[in-house]
Amino acid sequence: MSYPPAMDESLRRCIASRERRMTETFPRATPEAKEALLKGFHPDYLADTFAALRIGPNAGDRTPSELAQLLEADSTLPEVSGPQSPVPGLSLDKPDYDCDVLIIGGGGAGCSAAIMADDAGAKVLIATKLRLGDANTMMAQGGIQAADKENDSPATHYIDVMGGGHFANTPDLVEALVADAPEALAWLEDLGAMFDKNPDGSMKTIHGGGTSRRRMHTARDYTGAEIMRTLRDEVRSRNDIALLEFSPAVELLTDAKGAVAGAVLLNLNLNRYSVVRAKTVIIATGGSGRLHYQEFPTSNHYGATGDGLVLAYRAGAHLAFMDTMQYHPTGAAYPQQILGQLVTEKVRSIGAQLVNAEGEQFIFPLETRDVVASSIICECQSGKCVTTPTAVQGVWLDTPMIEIRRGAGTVKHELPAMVRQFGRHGIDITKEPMLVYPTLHYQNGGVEITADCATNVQDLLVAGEASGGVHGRNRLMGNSLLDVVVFGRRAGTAAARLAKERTGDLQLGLAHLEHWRKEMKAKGLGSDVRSPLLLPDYTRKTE
Ligand code: MEZ
Repeated sequence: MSYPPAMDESLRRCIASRERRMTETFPRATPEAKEALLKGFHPDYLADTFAALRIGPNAGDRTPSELAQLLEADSTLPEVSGPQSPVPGLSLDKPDYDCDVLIIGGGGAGCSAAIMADDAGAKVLIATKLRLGDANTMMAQGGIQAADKENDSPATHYIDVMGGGHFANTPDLVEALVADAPEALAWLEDLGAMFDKNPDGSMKTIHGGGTSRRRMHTARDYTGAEIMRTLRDEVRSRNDIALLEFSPAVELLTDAKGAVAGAVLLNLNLNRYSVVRAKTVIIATGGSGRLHYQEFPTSNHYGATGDGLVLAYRAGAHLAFMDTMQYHPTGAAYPQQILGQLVTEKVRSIGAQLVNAEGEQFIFPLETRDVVASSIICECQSGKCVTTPTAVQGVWLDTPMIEIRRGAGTVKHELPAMVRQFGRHGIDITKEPMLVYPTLHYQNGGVEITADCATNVQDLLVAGEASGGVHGRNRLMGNSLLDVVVFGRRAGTAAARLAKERTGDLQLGLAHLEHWRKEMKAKGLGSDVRSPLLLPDYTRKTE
């Protein structure tokens, strides 16, 4: 055994109950049972971890306290009055870069947007905080949804998405998501993405939580990495797309009418600001898992600090669904070195069961994520969990069942990344279960957009995880990879069109920031906190 002796007893119970569980069909939860689980145990319902925003377009709305602090904060740019630049040596009249479409963020949505805007003839600049492709897209594992089989349709996909989101989703956005999905997938294949295929050449598809058809297209268990590889290669191979890495945006720039007209970037290598003038700006900065809401571990990449939300909010953009986050049911709970890292839902899609410390199943494995995560938290709060030597709680995800059910070699073939991730720490998941607990995975909400990714701020578009509405209050597996491609493509096309329509000289200014600072003062919100955060602080507490 690779688990510490303290975990042996529950491990033995898990193994001992396997034969019985192999023949057991665990019932799906009733609507009433789901509601009780969500209200009783989902982190979205922990009222005292939320704060009502005191300033900005969403004043009065609830959001996690960690995010509220950043949304209410002051800019990192120094305060000056009048038309001069806030930073000595930096001229808003003489921008360092000029383009039609500035894309802030170099993940799946940013790259998709860049390719489409480039196709439409726009002069494109991508500015990204870390390297191109350092994004949550890269970290998504289990698949991308698209209704491209005979027994499926965008209409069926639509119903699944709405059901998963508790019917709170913005209908136009869901329609765009599902209608574009087959074409988006074909586009990725055409660019070179290699999805898993059946011997006859047709796409291999599996279920995810909340899907009524097998429509999850996979590249083993590194689907996001395969999609990101494809998009990144395409962007890099197009000489016309300019790229600035390690260059996050720290403030948007606006014209006299409040329309967005560029951004101030910070070169992290040189610690120097620069100015970009752009006819349209697309925010594609991804999510905010690195804010560790409610002290949850996260499956997110290092740069997921909600920067785009802050930039857009200060410029006057309205946010939607910022009171709901997704906790992926299965983050690694052991060993400590990989705490919170994603254990893909595909593990359950292909047959693994969730088992508590007593060796009992407690939830149908493919309920929607919010329900499964709540059920695990419920088991742990009821004392039916396994506790590691570092006091982390978890339940078993019984992976050897996959091999027993589907034949030796299945795990290695279907989940090679998982095998390596745990194998590095001496755990052979073909023979031993994994220990898991929910991990902060996704920001269900974001900047409110239309189906063409427009916001209420002129010439500001948003795509991907930074946007809000399409997933309602809970996203289904595989709809995030789809979202970044569908809405990234839409944003790129729309931004190129808007750029063509925007004629005349663009005057760059920071009137929105002056207005923000006045509002802060009026509300007595003098704050030491500056945002966007850019990089999370992992300084170890020493007390
Ligand atoms: O859509 C996701 O979040 C995803 C594919 C994650 C996973 O479990 O693999």
